Amino acid sequence: MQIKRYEALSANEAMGKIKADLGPDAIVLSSKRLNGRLEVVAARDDNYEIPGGSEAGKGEKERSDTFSLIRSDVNELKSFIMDFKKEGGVYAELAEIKETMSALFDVLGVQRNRGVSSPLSKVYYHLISVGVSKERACALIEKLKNDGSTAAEPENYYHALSAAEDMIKRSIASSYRDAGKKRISAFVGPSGEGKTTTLAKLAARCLFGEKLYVGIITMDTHRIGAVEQLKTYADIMDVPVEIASEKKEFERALNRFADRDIILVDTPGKSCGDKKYLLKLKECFTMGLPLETNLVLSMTSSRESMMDAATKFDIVDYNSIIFTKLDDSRKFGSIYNVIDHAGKPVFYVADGQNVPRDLKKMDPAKLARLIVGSEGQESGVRGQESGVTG
Ligand SMILES: Nc1nc2c(ncn2[C@@H]2O[C@H](COP(=O)(O)OP(=O)(O)OP(=O)(O)O)[C@@H](O)[C@H]2O)c(=O)[nH]1
Ligand SMILES: [Mg+2]
Repeated sequence: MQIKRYEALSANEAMGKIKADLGPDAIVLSSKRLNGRLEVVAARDDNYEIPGGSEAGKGEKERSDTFSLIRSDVNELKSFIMDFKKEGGVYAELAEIKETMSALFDVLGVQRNRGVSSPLSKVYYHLISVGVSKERACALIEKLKNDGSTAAEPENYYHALSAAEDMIKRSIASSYRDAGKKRISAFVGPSGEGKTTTLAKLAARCLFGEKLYVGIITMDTHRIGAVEQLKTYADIMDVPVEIASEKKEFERALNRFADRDIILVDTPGKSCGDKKYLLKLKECFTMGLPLETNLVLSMTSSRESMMDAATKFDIVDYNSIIFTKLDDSRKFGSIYNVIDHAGKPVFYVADGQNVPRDLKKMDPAKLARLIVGSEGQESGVRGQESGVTG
């Protein structure tokens, strides 16, 4: 068998080179991208006649047999993977296994390099498995290592986990210090995160729970059907809706709602990479009025997208965060990543499509339990008491 390495810019170019060199029966053993170039390792059976002649050496028969065996193994593996592909959700499971493996290796590294005890490394692994980033899990373990309460019982995993939960609670609580309710409440965030639905839930709560005089402004004149979606909810509740896409219209709409106790403002869902839009939004919201901005983030988004939105929407200086679609998620560690990064309180969490039922208040203790996973979805999120604004 001959094994050779090829470099090319594309898969097509690589295959061309391989076929010309090793013939049509060559098989690809591995491929990876290196500094923008594709590196492919391919092999061929020595029985193949290379264009331009070949020399069969000693032991060729043996090597050829070995090669046949490898080829049949590779083919078997290929068909195994194809079968796997046909079953839904397999990639997600493989990704999860990969993450678990990488976390396990990390644990070994953390134990070895940082002199971390076994219960603490288990806590580290657990935090990663619930979606906390490696950096933040590491930082927490460092703090726990130096924390007097874990030092008291260094060999007790549950004690260490509960200390981690407490540390998360304290870190979240510090972001709640300046939280207060303002008269104008705007909902911003990437598209499809649940802004309009959450606004409708809150409008109903303010109206029926707190008996407040409510007005709604929508700035979403971009998406087809967006105004109608909001008006459908507003009509059912008999709450007036004003449409405003520019700052002047926004100010006029606010003036028309001068007698309202609370004004809820919906905004279009935009990519957080759209800086021009974010700056326009910021300009609309800078008017010296008691306005708070809630960043709406869905738990179904990736950890990276959530962090990206939490960073980019900082332009509009959001005051708090609302996490939605908790009912569609099994891991809640991202909540900690976002809060720890943004240093903002969680206004509400939403756990379903039902308006207004699926909206909950969560204090730092409940959030910390949810993040660490001491509170399951059924018994926890769904079981939380419903909160009313305030
Ligand atoms: N499962 C679940 N679905 C939700 C939740 N909140 C909203 N949704 C659904 O998510 C979808 C998008 O919700 P919207 O409220 O329209 O989201 P949006 O952020 O206003 O979307 P854009 O205006 O297009 O940016 C709808 O199908 C909602 O019913 C939630 O907490 N759980
Ligand atoms: Mg919307």
